[in-house]
Amino acid sequence: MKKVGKGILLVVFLCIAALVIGGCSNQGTTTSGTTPESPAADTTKTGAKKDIVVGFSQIGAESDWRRAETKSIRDEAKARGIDLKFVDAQQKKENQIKAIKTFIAQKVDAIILAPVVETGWEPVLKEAKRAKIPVILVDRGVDVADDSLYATLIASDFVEEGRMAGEWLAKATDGSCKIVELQGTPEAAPAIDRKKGFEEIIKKYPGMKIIKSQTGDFSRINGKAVMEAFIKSEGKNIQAVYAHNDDMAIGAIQALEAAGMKPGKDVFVVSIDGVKAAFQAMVDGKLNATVECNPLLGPLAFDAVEKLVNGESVPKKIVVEDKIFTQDVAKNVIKDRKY
Ligand code: GZL
Repeated sequence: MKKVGKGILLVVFLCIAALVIGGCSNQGTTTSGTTPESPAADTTKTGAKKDIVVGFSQIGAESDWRRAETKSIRDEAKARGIDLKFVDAQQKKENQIKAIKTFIAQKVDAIILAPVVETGWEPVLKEAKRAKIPVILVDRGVDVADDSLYATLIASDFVEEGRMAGEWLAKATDGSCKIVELQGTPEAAPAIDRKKGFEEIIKKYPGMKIIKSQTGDFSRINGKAVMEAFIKSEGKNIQAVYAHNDDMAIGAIQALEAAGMKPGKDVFVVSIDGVKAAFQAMVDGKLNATVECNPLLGPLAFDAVEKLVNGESVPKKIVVEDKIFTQDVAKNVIKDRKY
């Protein structure tokens, strides 16, 4: 073989050897073009860490809204190739705290938490902070003295939702009606604030009065049971139902119909969430209005995760805009509803 040929072969051999050694020495391939010595871990073209692992502590599956939120977050994780560890707490705060501790032990890159109630989170959030794991709150807030214990809260403005429901009812009844209220989960941010916003409005109208108020825990079955008790004690005295979510409103509608009353006609029904079943109830003339509270928080949640994992900052609060929908538009928009 000619000397020149041997020389070329040697150069080719040395190039291949260099490539193989370089590739092995950094225990993994960098896909962003960073050199093996750089501190950057494996990253994708977008600069997001390729192998992000996220723990999601979800409250449960108490309502259509909650199930829609869970689907949105799971679908978004899948779409972004993010490994999502999901735990359903069955409505129990202690199960959520246990899940967060497990995520910390697993050294996840970020934690998404939908806190069932506002209080009792400091100890476990301090553990996450010590472990340098950012916590993204979705859909409900926490009551903590030190807001550095979480990275951001992505949620609607529940006080404003309560105001919108109150303003609609005041207009529909000329500021005079006896109301029964189905509250959400006790001590939960949406229950506290939806009550606050609604009462802020109705106190402007002497003729509007809440004659009964009790929790239905955001579920259809409990909303129906509480409404049956309200009907038993107040009967035809009831002129309107204010439900903190659509699932309890649908339960109340079932109870009113079983008692021979006409929800949406004899008794106004106004609620919050904007789930498809509420739009159907408006098309059927049984629900008068619902205030949308968008549960499709997956994209916003993982935008925050990817920014935080890349060392970027995110706003402390990301407010999801809401609006009210009434019977007259329900038929036109129901086909476009995404949850
Ligand atoms: C609102 C969310 C509430 C919904 C209910 O962000 O926390 O919890 O309004 C759900 O349907 O159960």
